[in-house]
Amino acid sequence: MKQGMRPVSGLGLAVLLWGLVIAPAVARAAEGENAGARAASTSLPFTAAPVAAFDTPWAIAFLDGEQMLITEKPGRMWLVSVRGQKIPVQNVPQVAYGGQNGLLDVAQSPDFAATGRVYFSYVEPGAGGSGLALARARLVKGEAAARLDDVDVIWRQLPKGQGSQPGGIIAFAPDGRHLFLTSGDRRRPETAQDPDIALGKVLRLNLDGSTPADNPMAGQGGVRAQVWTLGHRNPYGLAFAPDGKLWLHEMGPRGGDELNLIEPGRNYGWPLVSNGDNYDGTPIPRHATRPDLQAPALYWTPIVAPAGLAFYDGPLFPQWRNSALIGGLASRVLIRVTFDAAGAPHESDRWQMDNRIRDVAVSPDGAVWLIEDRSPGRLLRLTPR
Ligand SMILES: [Ca+2]
Repeated sequence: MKQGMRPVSGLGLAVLLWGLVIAPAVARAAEGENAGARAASTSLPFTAAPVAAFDTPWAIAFLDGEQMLITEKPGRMWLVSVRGQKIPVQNVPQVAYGGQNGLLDVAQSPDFAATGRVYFSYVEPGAGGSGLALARARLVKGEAAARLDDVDVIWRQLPKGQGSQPGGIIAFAPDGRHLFLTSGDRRRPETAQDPDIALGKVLRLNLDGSTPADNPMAGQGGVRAQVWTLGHRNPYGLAFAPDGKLWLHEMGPRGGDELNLIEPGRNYGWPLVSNGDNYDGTPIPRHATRPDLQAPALYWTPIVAPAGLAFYDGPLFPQWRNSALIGGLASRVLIRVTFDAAGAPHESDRWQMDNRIRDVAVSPDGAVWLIEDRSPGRLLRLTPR
């Protein structure tokens, strides 16, 4: 021991450990980990084979081991084979296309095998501007053509207005009885905290668009009866993990992209708190200042601009099982997130792709599929190198 240093008592050591090691670790856990500064790897454990090309593709939805639906933001939908054959799908409603708005997500209904039903989201034009809409239809497939029959808009955001950041991601509950829809704030941040405006929310609906009786605010009627969670900015990822937990990612402003564990009735803070700042540099209070609001489980500063979220449970990449795969727009990366024994997410891999990645999907054979946010934007099939 050096002269002048006092011996550290057991209690002193405990206090020291608490201050230096334990408390910061607990604080980090409450805040979530910042994975933003990670460098992307150019050494890829997969080959990415181009299969087809599209005009600004937005979403991939596998129907079976042979075919998928792919939307294009300007308003087209395609039935696509795993070998790249493209069949146009007729009867897509008119969409309000521009910037981030247009034809958005597509998903097969839990009862697709029996009904042929698909769900899709888009920005719908109308009086006052445009608004997010959710429709379902029956997919009728032919040899050279396909179409949507019985198109039924089962939910729409009203009143319509202006703005980008529509959200629009569809996810079905594992029991197949409810659907979840993300709605972005459309650059009107204050709406995210207003339970009576369907912007900046995750909504939970019955499959016909009606309101489930067991939603957190079901008894209060109106928009708020459909709200599952609030305080979101621009969510372009929503998916159930194999263990049944629902995860969402959303874009922050300048910094503060978030991965959130979605639990009913919670408020995720936007725009009251963020781990990023406004685009003009003015600060926003951090999540840590408001423990009453749900902090992200993981966040990215600087941003990655997450888009697309798929949990991997296939045979081709056994080391990826139970991981979340996330595309990056501005960052042009594919991210793999793993979950520790306590369920906390950590970014395990970040691979450099050449272009903005808009969506991620996994086919039944375990291949990973990506689409690029550009025109032409490629459909890529990832298999182990
Ligand atoms: Ca938040």
